[in-house]
Order: sequence, then structure tokens, then C-alpha cells
Amino acid sequence: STTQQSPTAAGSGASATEAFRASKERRGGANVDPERVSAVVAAILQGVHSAIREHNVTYPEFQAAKAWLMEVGETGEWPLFMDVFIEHVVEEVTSEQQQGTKGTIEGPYYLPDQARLESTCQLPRRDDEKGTPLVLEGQVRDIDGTPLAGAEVDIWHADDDGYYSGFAPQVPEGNLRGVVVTDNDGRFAIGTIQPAPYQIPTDGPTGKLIEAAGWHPWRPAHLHIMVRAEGHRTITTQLYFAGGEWLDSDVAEAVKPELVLEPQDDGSGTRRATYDFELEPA
Ligand code: MBD
Ligand code: FE
Repeated sequence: STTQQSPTAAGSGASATEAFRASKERRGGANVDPERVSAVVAAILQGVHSAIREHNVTYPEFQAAKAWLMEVGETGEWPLFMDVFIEHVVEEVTSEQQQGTKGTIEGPYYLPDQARLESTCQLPRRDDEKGTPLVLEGQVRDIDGTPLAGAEVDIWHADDDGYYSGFAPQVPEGNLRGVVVTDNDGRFAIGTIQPAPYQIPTDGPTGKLIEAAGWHPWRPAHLHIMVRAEGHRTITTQLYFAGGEWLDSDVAEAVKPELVLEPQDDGSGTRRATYDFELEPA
């Protein structure tokens, strides 16, 4: 018999750090021109200084902040913290000039090189996977309307308990992840289960900060999707569910109205939603 382990913050946080380190595309390429470094870092420091002045931050508070920052590094939670509290603004400024389907943040739990699946498929999942069956179907097109055959719909999401494979010890590798290849008409139909809302681990420094501030640690239920097609800019986005909890108060501030699905029960207990993706030329 197996013991149900509960994923600890140290567990999921540390794995997110390993996944980030392993990802070459996400590192390098930053502008390290001294004028740029000076401008951005000086502005960050000014923000910190002005918060201290505005709130008369004390020595004990300053030392507590140091201890907390050390713990974020030691537990490997920097990717989690950065993606929850900061990534949405980087995405906002990046997407200002972009056309096509709205993007949103990637978050810390993407893993490359997942199973390649046919256009009509079921995501890999346990024989006894819990959760309401869900089908996401749609088409990938260029912004001029041309269907994109052979595009990749790379999808990953949490299970019915809110845990991601690769970042929670009790979930098998590759669970609820896959790279779905569109058919000759650019279409896809992905069978999976409805994910649960995601709770920031409450036992690590990110969760402790959220609790200390009296905020809530929840993201609304979501599907993460990256859409790739040759000659086109890759879209990284998420899809949410109308009526779902936390939709209006996502701790990561990553919900956009264009990204909310309205799945309908097809009469057999399966919820079906349609979503089309439009990619601009690279
Ligand atoms: C998630 O599942 C997520 O999508 C983000 C953005 C941050 C933390 C956990
Ligand atoms: Fe997520």
C-alpha cells in the first residue's frame, strides 16, 4: 500500500527551481547594458526605500525581511514567488504590442518534452483519475484566418486536488500534460478532467507571507496552454472557467476576460468547451 503524501512547499518550490535551472531558453538574453541595469535596479531600490519611509519600517521588520528572503532561496521558492507576484506585469508590458489570442503568465510548473498526442486525444492520466470529464476543442489559425495544420497545443494543468505532475510526489510523471498536434484543418479535441483551483503551498515562505498579510492563497482553476506553429509567435496562455471560485481575485492576477471558457455538459456528464487560438506571424 502507498502512503498519500502531501506535497510540501519545499517539495514543489524546490522542483520549480530545478525545472527553471534546466530550461536553457529561459536564461540568458537579458539586456545587461550598464545604463539599463542602473535604471531598472535604481527604480526597484527607490520603490523599496519609499515603502520604508512611508511606513516607518523598523529594525525588527527589516531583519524579518532579510530572514524571509533567505528562506525563499533556501526552500527554492523564488520561481513560485516571482511568477505569482511579478510575472503578470512583465507579461502585461510584453503583450502591449502583440496581436492574436491573449497571453497570460506561464507560472512555475511548465515542463518541456511531454508526450506528443494526436489531434483528437486524451491527456495521460491515472486509471482512477478523479474529476469531471472535460473536452477542450478548437482550431489554431493565423490572424488572417488560415488554419494551421501541425501546430502544437502544449497543455498542462492541475488535477482534481490542485496538484501538478512533476511538482507533487503523489502524482505520476507526465500526468495531465501533453503536446497535441493539430490536424489538417488546424483542429484539436483534448479529453481531460476539470482541474481544481490551485492553492499556493501554505507551509513555505510564499504561503507564510500571504497568511501574514491576511491575503488568500488561491488561483482560480485553469488550463495552461502554449501554442506553437512554424513561422508564428508562440502564445503562452491560460484558460479559466466561468463561474469558478477565485476568478475575480486570482492571487497571481493573471485572469483576462477573453480567457474564460463556458463549458457545457453534453448530457453524458462530460463538460465541453471550444476555444480557438490565433497566432501572429513571427
Ligand atoms: C500556478 O499553478 C500558476 O499557474 C502560477 C502562475 C503560479 C503558481 C502556481
Ligand atoms: Fe497553474
